[in-house]
Parts: sequence; structure tokens; C-alpha cells
Amino acid sequence: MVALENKKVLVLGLGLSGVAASELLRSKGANVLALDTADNPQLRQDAEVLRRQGVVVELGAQTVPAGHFDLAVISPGVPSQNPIFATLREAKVPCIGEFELGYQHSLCLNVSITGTNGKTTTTELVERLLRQHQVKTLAAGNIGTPVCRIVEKTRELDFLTLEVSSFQLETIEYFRPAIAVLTNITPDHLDRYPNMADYARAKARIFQNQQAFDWAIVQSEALAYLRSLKVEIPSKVITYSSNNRRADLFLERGMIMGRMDGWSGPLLNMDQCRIFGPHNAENLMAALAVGKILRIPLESMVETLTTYAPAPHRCELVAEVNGVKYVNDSKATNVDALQKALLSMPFVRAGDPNVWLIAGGKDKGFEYHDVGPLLSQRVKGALLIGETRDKIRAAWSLFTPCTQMDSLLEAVSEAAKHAAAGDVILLSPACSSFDQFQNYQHRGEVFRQAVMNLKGAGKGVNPAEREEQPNRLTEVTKLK
Ligand code: UMA
Repeated sequence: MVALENKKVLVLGLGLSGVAASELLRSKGANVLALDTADNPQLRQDAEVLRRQGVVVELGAQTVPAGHFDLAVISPGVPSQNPIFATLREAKVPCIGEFELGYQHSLCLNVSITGTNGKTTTTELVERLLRQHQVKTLAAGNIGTPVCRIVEKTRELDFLTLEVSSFQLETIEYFRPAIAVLTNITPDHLDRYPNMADYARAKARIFQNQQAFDWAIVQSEALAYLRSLKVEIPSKVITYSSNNRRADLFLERGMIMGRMDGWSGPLLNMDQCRIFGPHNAENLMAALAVGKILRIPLESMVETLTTYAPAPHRCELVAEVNGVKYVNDSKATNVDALQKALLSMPFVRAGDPNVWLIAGGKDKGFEYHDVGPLLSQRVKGALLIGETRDKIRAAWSLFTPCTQMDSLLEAVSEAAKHAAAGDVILLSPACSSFDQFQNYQHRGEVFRQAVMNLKGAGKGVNPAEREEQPNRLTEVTKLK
């Protein structure tokens, strides 16, 4: 760990991570210069707050200012090709990520979760499990709160529950989770990584500092992929899978089963849960495995996990209007997440497509053809928005009728015109949101508002009420 008192530190990127890192560095006595390559009203506002704390801020920066730096702290959204980052590395300035800085200053162990999809749900499940069993924890990292923001609170915690992205893992140094979870690896962020192998290797860095007494909880398919890339995991491994019955935790006719010491046979019945689909069975398996390592009794874990409701923007039922369900899956920012959403939508009769799919957004370098056969089975029509609408139309129009729309609002009202009772209007974009929205939450809220604006929409399901509301989508799915 680098001592920070009177050290000259450059912070690159002034979003949530950069602001939190700058504040932590100042509190430890460092002299901080914070740079952002952009310049906009929000950044100017944040810059003023930081300047009052003694941080020197430069917005619209294109080059590294002259002078010596003892350390650079990089925000996760800044890619290695960024010229300022590249210059710092060439000048041999030690560069770490905000996540690593927060880790180095935290005072408790951590359970960390990475993977392409399911990491936020798994993080929430683990946080809930730990809290309800008197293990003091807080969730942070990619889930939304930068680790640097909660460093002081770690004095009173037993564990941090951390969601970690591949971006954050690129710039770790000593970060070591006592328990590391890898949910899956499927194509994502191919606008940042030259190929899948590089993306997978970034994910695998979660294990690199683990010791033989630490734990790795890994989806079987992801483990096989890492082994094909010759990636070694130094810790004790527990495998899980909804497709592979040879895994330590597996799925059999809707039942999560175990084949581990003291844990063989049925563990959790998916029919009792408020989240559904094979992908959520895997998220539950990962949480169960964390609980087993921490010696939480199975019966009380089952009680905690069966009452977990899906969070907003993840296959969230927003409203049902005239028998048409409006589902917000704005969090689906890659093709695999879209595929999982389609597989878990309720249908009226097997084989009859009943989904009006709203997709498209900012390009992350995907090929969209693979999902084609599933579209033929499930989708009545696709309404395409955003930067990728032409690219997706070219890939999908063989499989389902595609219409290009100028905005999400238009797409919702167009879908509503065509949908009949029993249909589902699903926002599951398979793209990130940054071409038209601030983030996926903003996109989901615009969808929700559009649904609420529809004539006769009546009262929808408010996220604040979701703990109390029965999950109607789950119920419909079970009826099929
Ligand atoms: N910036 C530069 N130069 C660059 C790129 C960006 O100066 O080359 C500046 C931007 O102008 C902007 C700032 O960096 O002002 C944004 O920094 P950031 O992109 O690192 O975003 P933060 O606000 O710090 O949020 C980050 C994570 N964002 C990303 O990884 C893109 C958040 O994850 C995370 O919740 C937050 O830290 C707290 O830990 C979001 C995300 O989209 C949810 N993650 C990706 C995902 O889940 O797929 C990885």
C-alpha cells in the first residue's frame, strides 16, 4: 500500500469514482490533481466542491500536466488507450484503479462478485444473506457506491460485499477477495477489449491474488472457458451451473441440488422464490455457496433467499394494461442478458410468439445474429432504437419483423398499438444506454414513464412497493 501523506497524486476521470478517490486521497493528506477529458456543467459543479477541499481540478484535459507524480488513480471508465493513461504508464508512474485504492484502505475482508450477467443480483443476494445472519456488511463497487466512498465505514464491518467489473479488475494490484464469485462469461464490452479472451482474462484477475485458503465460487461453463485459456485459480473452488449436473451445485427439475460434504440432495425449490429462470437459479446457487462457506444454516438461508424480489430494471413488471404486460429489463446491456430475458417471459401457448421487443442503444461491438432463432420462437416484432438500430435490423430481420423508431417513447406507443391481451412489451436493449440516456436506470425510468403515460395505464408497480407487492410476473410464469 502506498503511503499518501504529502504525495502528489493524479486522479483521472471525475465521475463517481474520481470524486470519491479525490476525497479519500485528500483525507489521507495527499496533494491531488484531478483531470477529466470532458467539460460539462455537472463536472464544473463537482469540480467546485473538490476545489473547496484543496483538490486542483482540470477539465477538458488532453495531456498530462508537467511535473512528477507519485501515483495515478484511474476511473474504471477510462480505457488503457486513453492518451493520458498511456503517457502515465510510459513515464512509469504507478497506476491503480479507484477500486484498488478503496480496497487498500478498507479494514475488513470482502466477498467479491464479478461476471458478465447476474453480478448485481448476486451481490444483492449475498448482502441480504449476510445482513440477515448478523454478519455486518455493505455492498459497494460497480453496484453504484465507489469503494473509496465507504472506506471509513469498513472499521465496523465484517465483510464488504463488492460487485467488481472487468474495468475495475484491469487496474487492481493487491486486491484479494476471501470469497470470489464468477457468475458467467459471455460476450460484452467488445468495444473495449480486442477479443473475448482478453475480456475473460480481465475477469479472471479477481482470483489472481487469492491464497490456497480463500474460496472461488465459479459457474462451471466459465471455469471451463478459463481453463481453455490456461488461467489457474489458486484458491478452493466450488462450481455451480443450471446446465451441468456434474457441478457442486446444480439444477434438477426446478430444484437447486447440492453434491458437497454435508450438502447433498435438494437445497432450494425455485418455485418458492420470487426470482425465476435458470440464470436466477445460478445467482441463488452462488449466494448459497457463499453462505455455506460462512457457515450460515441452510434453513435460514432458504428463508432469506426465497423472499428476495427482483430489483428495478431487471425483468421488472412495470404495469399490466388491458392484459398486456410491460416489462422493464433496461439492465440487459448485452445479447446474453436479452436471451435470458426472452427465455423467462411468460407465454400463452408454447410456440406462439407473444413478445414485442424494444432493443438497441450504444454499440458495444456485438454480433447480434446468434439470438435469431430465439427471436423467431418468442418475438412478434422488434422495435429498434438508438445508434445500433441499423446494425440490429440487418441481423434480425430474417427472424422477426423489425421497425426502426426514433425514440424509446415512440417505440413504447408503437408496441402498445399492436399488442393484444397475453402479449408482453419487453424493453431488453442488448446494448448500453449512453447514446440516448445518462445510464440504464435513466433508460428504465423513461420506459416506466412512457408506460404510465399510456391512456388508461392506471397504477403500475412502484419500485418502492416491490417488497410488499406479489411479483405478478413470477406468478404468471408459474402458471404456464
Ligand atoms: N472519462 C475521462 N476520460 C476517458 C473516459 C472517461 O476523463 O477516457 C471521464 C468521463 O468524462 C466522466 C468520468 O470519467 O466524467 C466517468 O468515470 P467512469 O466512467 O469511470 O464512471 P463513474 O461515474 O466513476 O462510475 C464507475 C462505473 N462506471 C463504469 O465503469 C463505466 C460504475 O459502473 C460504478 O457504479 C461506479 O464507478 C462506482 O463504482 C456502471 C457501469 O456501467 C454501473 N459499469 C459497467 C457495467 O456494469 O457493465 C462496467
